Amino acid sequence: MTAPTTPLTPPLTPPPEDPSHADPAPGPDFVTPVDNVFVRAHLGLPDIDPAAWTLTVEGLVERPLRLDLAALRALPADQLIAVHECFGSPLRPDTPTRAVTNIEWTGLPLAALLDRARPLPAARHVLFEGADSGPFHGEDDVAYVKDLPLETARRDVFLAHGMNGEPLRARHGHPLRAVVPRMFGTNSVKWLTRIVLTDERPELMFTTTFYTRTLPGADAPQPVREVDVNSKILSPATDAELPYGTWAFRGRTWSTTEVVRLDLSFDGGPWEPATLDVPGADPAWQGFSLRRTLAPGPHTVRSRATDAAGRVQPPPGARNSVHEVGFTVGRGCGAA
Ligand SMILES: Nc1nc2c(c(=O)[nH]1)N[C@H]1C(S)=C(S)[C@@H](COP(=O)(O)O)O[C@H]1N2
Ligand SMILES: [Mo]
Repeated sequence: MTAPTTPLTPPLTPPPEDPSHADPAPGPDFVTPVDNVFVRAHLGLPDIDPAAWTLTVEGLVERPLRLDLAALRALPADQLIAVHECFGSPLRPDTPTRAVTNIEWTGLPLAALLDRARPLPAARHVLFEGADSGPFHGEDDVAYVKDLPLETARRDVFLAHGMNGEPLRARHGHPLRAVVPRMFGTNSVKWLTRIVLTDERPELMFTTTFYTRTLPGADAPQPVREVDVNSKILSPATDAELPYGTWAFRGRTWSTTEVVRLDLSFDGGPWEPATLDVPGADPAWQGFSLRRTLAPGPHTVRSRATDAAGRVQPPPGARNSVHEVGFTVGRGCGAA
């Protein structure tokens, strides 16, 4: 809500446009470089020998499978560009983190393996187990296990062995990880070794103890799965000093469905619609931009996304609240 305190004394000539900040969507940062992707490992990094590593599909299936890396790589590969967002600390479910990236994964749909393993009629859930294990929250030997309903897993889960055109790096789950588009990163189990079909949900550290939340309007906690409607302003950066001129305010927005509206508010003023990228077939994030010329002085900009299901980013206080960035417009002209 900061009103510009500096008196408005614009230069006599119209402000120049800055072409370096006017890149068209989706823009060069549409896919996040691997070096810039966050790393989350609750139990440390496992030591995996790719030559000895195997993936099993077991439990309530007609034909249990065991595949090595060569066998998996020999299966028809596909690509998927998807938003990859960390939920943040499961102990602070209301704290916004906006740790979010957009990745091009290479791999195969889980359905290809399920078709071969043939789930039995009693199978209801799919468990994904990683090779990492260790002490966590007072227990000695915790494994990283997540679960999904069988139909959801069959429809959505992608098994990735490549990330942005290179083999998966060790810290991102080499040799194979799950990717669950439109769900928080916690569901995307890295260093995958076992896929188990069961009739009941497993009650484990990372399935029912942690990573549950009670959504507004709900009376019982649910597993942390689908992402929230959200947005992130990328330009300007927080506390940036912008030269006087027209600035392309840019960022990214994402949800479980298409984002259909993205509004920006300057200095607590009215919401103004930004231009929004039309999403492709992939569950990727969408870019937005709005060109604006502001008076010299301190400013704030807020972004608020609305998705096709009518969900709107809430005011500050929620983990997916509107994103606010504070910045300053200087008096210097152009490339100051
Ligand atoms: N095996 C295993 N998989 C895991 C985790 C983990 O600790 N162990 N962390 C999860 C969390 S909380 C997130 S946000 C993503 C992060 O993936 P990244 O480190 O490749 O960005 O991996 C998920 N998969
Ligand atoms: Mo996470």
